[in-house]
Amino acid sequence: MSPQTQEQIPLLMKSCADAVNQRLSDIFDDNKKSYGCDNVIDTAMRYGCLNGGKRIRPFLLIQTASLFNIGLHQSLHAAAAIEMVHSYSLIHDDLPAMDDDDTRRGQPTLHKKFDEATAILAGDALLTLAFETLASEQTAIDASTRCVLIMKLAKASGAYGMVGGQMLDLLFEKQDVYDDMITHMQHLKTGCLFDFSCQAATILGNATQQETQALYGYSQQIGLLFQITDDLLDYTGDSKIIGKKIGKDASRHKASIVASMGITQAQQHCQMLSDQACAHLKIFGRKATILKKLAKFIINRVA
Ligand code: GRG
Repeated sequence: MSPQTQEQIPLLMKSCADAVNQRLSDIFDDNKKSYGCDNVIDTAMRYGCLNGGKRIRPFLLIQTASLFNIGLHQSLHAAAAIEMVHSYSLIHDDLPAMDDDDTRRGQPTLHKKFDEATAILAGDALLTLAFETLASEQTAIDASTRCVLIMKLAKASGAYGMVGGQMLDLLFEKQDVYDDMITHMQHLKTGCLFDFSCQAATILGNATQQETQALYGYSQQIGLLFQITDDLLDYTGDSKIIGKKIGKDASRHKASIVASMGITQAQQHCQMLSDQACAHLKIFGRKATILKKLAKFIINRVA
């Protein structure tokens, strides 16, 4: 599975997304079976989680795990858990009290398709199912490994991770901010889940301290790179391809590196982040080719 060309990355991502979607669907089926009867929350959770999406965080986890000879089958459960947290964040982010969006991935947002209460509950249920998934023996046989994964995901998604970053993002709409404040907020809001993807792989793969440090360096740059390219897409992207409205950040005076530096400098900044990310992978040699190409893919992404 080592691609020689950049063009193979989308194909690899697509086959990874198919496997992740299948695993998510199986987990929803098992969850429903254990409940014993129909509940609209199950339909809403599937709508919010199985409605497309690049599955880039699972891809990152699975590819990083492969550095340690962990196969796809072994990393899929942890990959599904991270996607559940990500999907919950998008569902809640789209709510009227947050970004107030009508479309996501080209379809009505969950609160538009169902209602606000159902969207809040579906997000909550996905978040809790993510931890149930990590606690399963299918994630790892060793109970202490599962415990560490649960702790790391809780930290990455909680008050000093994604939720904390979202809080700062909302606060920054009402105050003047410096670039390092924006970088800190974006690291929490978006970067922490990318960090978790790589950390989970190092935990599953029993990585050495040096390997763990290197991948932490890589994921830090990749998370920021991903968020800045997301911000750039809000200025330069095509809403039909992205599947949601663009131009919202500028109209709401949202704090971002693009708003602060301008488009050209932000693009140069992305190149620098990508180069720095790849430099961290040196110790893995050719084994890290896909992770390096992933950085390039993120810079050039259109959705
Ligand atoms: C608890 C009420 C409540 C809200 C929390 C935590 C949160 C809301 C929002 C998280 C912040 C957030 C949505 C950050 C944006 C991250 C980002 C760049 C999302 C887009 O990710 P992609 O491009 O999406 O991977 P796809 O559709 O491909 O999965």
